[in-house]
Amino acid sequence: MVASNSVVPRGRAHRSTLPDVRTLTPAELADHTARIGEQGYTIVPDAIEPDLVEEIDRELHRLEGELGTLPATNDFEGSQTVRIYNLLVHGRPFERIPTHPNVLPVVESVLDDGCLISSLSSIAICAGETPQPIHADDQLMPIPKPHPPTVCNTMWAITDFTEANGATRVIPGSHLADASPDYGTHYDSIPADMERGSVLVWHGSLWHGGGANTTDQRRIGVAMNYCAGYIRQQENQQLGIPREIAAGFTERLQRLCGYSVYYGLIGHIDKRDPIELLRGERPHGMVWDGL
Ligand SMILES: O=C(O)CCC(=O)C(=O)O
Repeated sequence: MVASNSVVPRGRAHRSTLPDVRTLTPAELADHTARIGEQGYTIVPDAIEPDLVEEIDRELHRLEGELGTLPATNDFEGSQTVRIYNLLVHGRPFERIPTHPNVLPVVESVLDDGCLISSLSSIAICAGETPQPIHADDQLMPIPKPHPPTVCNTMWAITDFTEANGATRVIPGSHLADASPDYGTHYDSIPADMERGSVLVWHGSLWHGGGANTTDQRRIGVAMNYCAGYIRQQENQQLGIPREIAAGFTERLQRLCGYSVYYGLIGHIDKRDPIELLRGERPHGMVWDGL
């Protein structure tokens, strides 16, 4: 049952027609990578198939009702924002998100192809929400800045994102700063406006935050977050996803969940690749075996 409070959907910021999805060309991929290097973020327009966007939208609505998900009571997650975590346990449409061919290559170009899913959640910013404090997604990692990307996050626009409805706010170039923002301080930022079906991709050191929603419609996004294969995932994918569900994933998705070994070393179990737990096969040996 959908909880009856002020954040229940009152409408969605949809365009009436959706453009066809485009395939990322090598030149576009290079441009996106360069923009993330320079500005800290990029937007991939019309990245997602309209039918997938619609299915995710429908499923999120259904899930919210089924799970009775309510907003949190802290400023960071937002008191008028509905977040559903651990989406990979909730069915096929969500399984298509982490490996999307118009998004994952951009992320791999920032991290590398040993990257992992850090978390997968929805963020519906509802009417009346105030701005989220500006932060960097890697700011709890105690390593000097600037540093090579350890995190690369993406926001899928399930509705249009506008300044008025709470589009993610970014501070271009801030990923190169030698510090993270001070929590609760105001910083000048710009809205990452984008149309439904587009995806914002950013370097984990970029200063950013969710915007205020001054409309009466929800801004719905899916936060598909990745981290380098050598650091800890934000949501523990191996414990959070029952093994029988993970067993039904594609091999690429299983590896992104952490059933993998980074460069033949990080993540092994008694010198064996954890993918064996799901697929039974015994892949290559550890890095030492090739020395
Ligand atoms: O909702 C958004 O636009 C950004 C959310 C975000 O940055 C976060 O929750 O860490």
